[in-house]
This record gives sequence, C-alpha cells and structure tokens, in this order.
Amino acid sequence: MKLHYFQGSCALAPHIALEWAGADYVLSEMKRSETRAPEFLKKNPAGKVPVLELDDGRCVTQVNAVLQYIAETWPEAGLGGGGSGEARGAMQRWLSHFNGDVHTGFTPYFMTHRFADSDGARAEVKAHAAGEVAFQLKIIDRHMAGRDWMMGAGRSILDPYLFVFTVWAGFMPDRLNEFPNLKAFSKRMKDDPGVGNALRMQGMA
Ligand SMILES: N[C@@H](CCC(=O)N[C@@H](CS)C(=O)NCC(=O)O)C(=O)O
Repeated sequence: MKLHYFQGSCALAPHIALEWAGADYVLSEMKRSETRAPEFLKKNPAGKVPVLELDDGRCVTQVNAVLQYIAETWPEAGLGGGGSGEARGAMQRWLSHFNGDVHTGFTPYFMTHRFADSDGARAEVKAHAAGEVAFQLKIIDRHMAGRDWMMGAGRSILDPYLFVFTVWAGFMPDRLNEFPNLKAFSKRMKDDPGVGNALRMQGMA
C-alpha cells in the first residue's frame, strides 16, 4: 500500500491515520507541480493528493474516502467514531464540513493564482479566503471546547484532518490566536507519537 503525497498537503491526514491504524505502508513523495502529470492523472483524474494506491494497483482518492477506507480496513484501531446511527451521522456531518467548507476555504488562500491574475485581485482573494477560513474554524473551535477529540468516543479519522487545518492556519496572519481550543488540540496532536512519526517522515518536524 502506497500513500502519494506532497509536503504540506492534506495527505498528512491519511498519513497520520495510517500510523494510528498500525498499517503497513510506504510513502511516495511528489511535487505539487506534478499533480497534473499524465502518469499521476491515471491514479487520480482530479489531479490531487492524497492517493492511496493499493497493492493490486487500485487507487483510493478523495480525503474523506481514504480516511474512511483506513477506518474500515483497520476497525481494531477504533478510528470510525463509534457505531451508533447518531455517531455515524455526526462523523458524516464533520467530514462534509471539513472537506466541503473548511478545506475549500483554504484553497484560494494557498492556490491564489488559480483564482485571480493581478496582484491586487490576488490580495483581495487572500483576504476573503482568510475571512472564510476564520468563520469555519470558529465553528470547530466552539465544538472543541472541553473536548480532547472531535468525536466523544475518542480519537477518530476526523482528528488528523483537523490537525492539517491547524497546520495550515499557522501560515495565515492570525495563526490560531483566535482559537484557543484548536491551539490546545494542535499541541495535543504534536505530542502524539504517530503524529510525530508522520511529521518527521514528511520532513515537517
Ligand atoms: N477534493 C479533494 C481535495 C484534495 C486537495 O485539495 N488536494 C490538494 C493538496 S491539499 C492538491 O493535491 N492540490 C494539487 C492541485 O490542486 O494541483 C479531496 O478531498 O481529496
């Protein structure tokens, strides 16, 4: 099993989940500029990491699908968030929020050249994106008050994805200063051995 990633990308989330699952995997590092290369598009036609390439060559793509694949392939790791209908609903709600609202809020901030041509327009796009990210992160910061993990049952696949957002927010002007609960969560994650392994393997620690 091979995880395709580039440094600083959301592929850190499934990487941490693989560590937590105790999975046997290898990493394949690429450059952001290689995501539209024909060979890579065969693995993911959307031209994005993460790609989890299985031993038979099939590829699991899209962060949420990769995270859920990991939770279901290693159920003993308990990363699925609990078995009740309510827990499954909460898990889906947060995965959708993370992928559809938070992650896409960051994209114009870091990939500004895709959204505007002139320097002035890019500055505006960045400012609006930072505002949108702050709006979305506030929701999660409130949820994390008094909690160690996103789901009450303990750590789950949501936590590595949230950790990625805290890393990205560190590159924005306000960092995590407005979000004390996310700041504490980020520290808790950095102290975790599996997170430390993933960060070291990706050259981020
Ligand atoms: N919808 C995709 C989004 C993944 C995504 O945005 N990946 C970024 C890295 S965080 C990427 O590969 N960007 C390269 C590009 O857009 O060229 C998913 O959920 O997997």
